[in-house]
Amino acid sequence: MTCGDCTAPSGKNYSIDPAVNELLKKAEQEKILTAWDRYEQQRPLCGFGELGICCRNCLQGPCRINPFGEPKAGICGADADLIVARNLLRMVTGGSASHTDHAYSAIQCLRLITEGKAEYDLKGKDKIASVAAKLGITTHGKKDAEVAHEIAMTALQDFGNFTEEPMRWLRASAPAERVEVWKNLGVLPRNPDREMRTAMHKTAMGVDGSPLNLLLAAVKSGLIDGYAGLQMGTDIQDIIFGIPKPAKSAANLGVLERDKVNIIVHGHMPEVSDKVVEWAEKLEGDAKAAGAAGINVAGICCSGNEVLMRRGVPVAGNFLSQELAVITGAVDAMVVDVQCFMPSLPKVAACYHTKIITTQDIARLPDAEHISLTPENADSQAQKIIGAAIEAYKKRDARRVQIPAHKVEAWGGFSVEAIVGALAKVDPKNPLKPLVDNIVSGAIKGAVGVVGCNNVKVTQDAFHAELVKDLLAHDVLVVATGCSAQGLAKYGFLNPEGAKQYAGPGLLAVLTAVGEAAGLGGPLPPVLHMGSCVDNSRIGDLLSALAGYLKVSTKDLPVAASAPELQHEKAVSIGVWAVALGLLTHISLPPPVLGSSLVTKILTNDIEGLTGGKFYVEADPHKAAQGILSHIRHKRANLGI
Ligand code: NFS
Ligand code: SF4
Repeated sequence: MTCGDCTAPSGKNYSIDPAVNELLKKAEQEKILTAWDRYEQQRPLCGFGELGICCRNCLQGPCRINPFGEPKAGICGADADLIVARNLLRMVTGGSASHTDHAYSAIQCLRLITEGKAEYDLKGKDKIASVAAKLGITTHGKKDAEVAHEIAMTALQDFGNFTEEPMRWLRASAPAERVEVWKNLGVLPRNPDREMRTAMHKTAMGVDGSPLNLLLAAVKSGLIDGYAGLQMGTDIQDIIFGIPKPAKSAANLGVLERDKVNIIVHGHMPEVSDKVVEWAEKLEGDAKAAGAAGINVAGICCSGNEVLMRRGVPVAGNFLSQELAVITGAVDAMVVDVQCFMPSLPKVAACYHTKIITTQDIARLPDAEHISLTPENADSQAQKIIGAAIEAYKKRDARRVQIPAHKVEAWGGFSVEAIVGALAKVDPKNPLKPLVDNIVSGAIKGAVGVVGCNNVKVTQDAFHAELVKDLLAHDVLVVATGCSAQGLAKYGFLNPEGAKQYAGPGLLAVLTAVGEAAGLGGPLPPVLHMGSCVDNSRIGDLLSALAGYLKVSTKDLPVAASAPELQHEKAVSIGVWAVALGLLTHISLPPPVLGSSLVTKILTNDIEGLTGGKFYVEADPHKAAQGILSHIRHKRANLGI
């Protein structure tokens, strides 16, 4: 691949991130296309696609519905409602498949570890105990590895389940009240693989013609996402890599270091990112021998979140920053595994010395170097990756390096265990009591999980930041994951100073009391970083714990979810799971459903009567904050607080 065949230069401010805007100018000068340029080239986007009324499910089509007249049906007779519902089910199932396949890799890794065949340790001993307890696996007299093996096999049994029994992991993890609601709706998944296969079957030409039935299947796919994807993923990853604890780090492209070998881990699998960090530490000497001051690993997307949460590795940026990281000219290797890395990366990297290294056999990029990393060969392959990065460093052109001077202190590592641990310093016997008491007294009005991606259709990070500012000012506690957390990190929401800057008086008092009791010497950050997107299960666990403590349903809590800049299918699946949990789930960009007033009405209204949750679409951050606040007030009033 050669550089210089890109023509349309960037020029506008597409982001509120000053580092990104600085590098977009460099991209323009160097004639390198980014996602923003390609977005301009794509415009206007196809209206049929945006509304979800294009069907390609058989070779008689593609068929399109005219929202303003004829035709009102595809060749087989499928109308807009049916086409939209089928497309949505495929989208949610696609997201669930990504998360489930990710979790499956972790489960296989755990199985291989416990069989002595994988090059990883078991760092999360406490998690082995808690996961065994919820699954009803006895631990008495057994070694950790034996229990962990039973846990892995229990997970795999869900994938081999040929009975009509619902998934064991779901029943062990979700509140009993929710399981009953889902049972009555007929949406409890049995074997996740089987249900996803059925979803593909249902949506084929000439099978399910009922939009309502298809939407219920979408809820089922959302539950697969929640329990076979997120929950299994987090539980198993914590067992292998350890339960995260609060750690101070830094965020934004200024974390790259001019005199060190810079390696970016990007994607989602801690099996890759954690190993790269481990070997980067061990092979510092090799980097020094090559003339560098050492090795600096930084993260992008959820791989970055995984190693921030457990190892305090700094965050270089979120989804839309990935190409700009290469454009700094300072990245020697970008190591990717699965999900959310742009296929454009080798083309951008061809303009520099940067090596793009793929590591998973299901996810290859032409013109990238492939170093296949599996549980069995992780150590030797991670060493090769570090070696390739050091070799690339030797070819770095110092004149083309531009590292923006933007770097902000950011704390990660707020697992549920860590949050409960901090609260236990205030009330050791009853750790949730201080939090609940403050919610009841109104010092904290409620809590919102702000999650998800960047999307080139909206200014990078703007919605995350504006929404969160309003929520914090109104004494709402914010927890964040994914690219949202990384975005918020860049503007100081993830450090103790941010509490003073952004939190309302009630919230600030609580953050200060808990932070000081926990020995942080100041307030907790106003936004608690709970991890990657699979770690949204941690938010689910926190809600279950709060609901259990208060003896109410998760749908009755004064809480909400928001994915302001959602981009990936996975974000849609997570959203459906959140709605199934009973949450008001805000999004700023609607998924492609607006071509069906029936589907739109069910998702934004009628479904509330079934699960207690619904989607809330609002494209203005301040109005969205108002909508969420009024929902929280309403829930508080219903609880009589
Ligand atoms: Ni989540 Fe993580 Fe980011 Fe969106 Fe992609 S990295 S799994 S999907 S873009 S938040
Ligand atoms: Fe057209 Fe029906 Fe085929 Fe879809 S399934 S492409 S609507 S004929």
